[in-house]
Amino acid sequence: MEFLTTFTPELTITSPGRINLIGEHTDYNMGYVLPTAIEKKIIFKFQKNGSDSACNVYSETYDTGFQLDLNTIARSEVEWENYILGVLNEISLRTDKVRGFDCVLQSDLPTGSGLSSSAALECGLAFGLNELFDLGLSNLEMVQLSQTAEHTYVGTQCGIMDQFASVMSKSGHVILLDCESLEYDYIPIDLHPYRIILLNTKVSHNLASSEYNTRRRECEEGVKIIQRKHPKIKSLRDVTEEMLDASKPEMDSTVFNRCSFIVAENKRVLEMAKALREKDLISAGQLLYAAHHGISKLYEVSCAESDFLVEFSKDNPDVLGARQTGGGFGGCTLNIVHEDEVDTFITAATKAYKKEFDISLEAFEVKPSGGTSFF
Ligand code: GAF
Repeated sequence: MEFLTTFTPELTITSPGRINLIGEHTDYNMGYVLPTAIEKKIIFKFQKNGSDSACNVYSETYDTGFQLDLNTIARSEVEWENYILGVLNEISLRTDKVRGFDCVLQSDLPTGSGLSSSAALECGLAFGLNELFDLGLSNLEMVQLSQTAEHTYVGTQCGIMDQFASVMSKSGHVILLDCESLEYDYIPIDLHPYRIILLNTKVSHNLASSEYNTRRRECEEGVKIIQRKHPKIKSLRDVTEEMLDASKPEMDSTVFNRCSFIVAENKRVLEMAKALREKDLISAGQLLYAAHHGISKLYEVSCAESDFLVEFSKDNPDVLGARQTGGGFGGCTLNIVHEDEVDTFITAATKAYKKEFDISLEAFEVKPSGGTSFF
């Protein structure tokens, strides 16, 4: 792209991916989540280009880019462009202060791996433009407009967790976020002598075209049925096991399973927060395994590859717990592994996975890190 020859960035932003320790699919059910940003990130370099409305965006990592005009923003056929366009559209609904800019991206955050490269893209752009053009948006506004951009331009009816984690995370902590009130608490995470190891199945999912929106609808259907007996409940977050059981005869078994997972998963998040505060690592590990069982058997957003890796970890006494993290259908499993056995575990898992699926596993340690910031 022509602008690259004279590109002189005046602002650099780093926007992280995230893991979710526990609390999957609870965010759009107004429940609890426990995510944190990780060191893997997208770096954004920006310059104003003097134009009123002409903008250039280029990804160095994927050697691809596009031009756009702020006066004619519309959805694109190219999926990743919609994350950018969606955010620009949302910003334009709030302010007319954005002018022509050039942006270059570099990423070490694998896409489609359940680590939320999409939120990193949305939030990094929002954060950068907020600074570059002095838009005056608060962190929460950037989180919310990025989430809306994903609904309107990408088509995934996602919850708020990924964008919230990308912007609001704090190094060494997980965020206990109440997705209804948006109140949150930073919980220090000290797993010593254990580490968080991600195993990337390399099986990719596409949330928009996958079952994500269907899961959301199934949960809403469950809520409507429970409301017949309990008109005051607003979401699955307000539902107890007893309430759910009472409505079971009126529910399709799939809808019951989905609701049952969410009700239990919300409880697990609060139990995990307690386990972390008390440094009860054994309970923390067991909660991960219980969560994965629900993800796989009740919510049915796992896959053979993720299930294999979680089962594999169960045979290893140096792993306290494991589960698939993120939206589902592949991506990464999160494993709590003793620091002395990390290499042995990764070697054994890589060998077994290669034998089973003929795929070369990617494995790396992650540490809870800070949110979107200046570089
Ligand atoms: C995806 C979504 F974007 C999040 O909002 C969340 O629902 C997650 O899947 C599942 O917990 O990452």
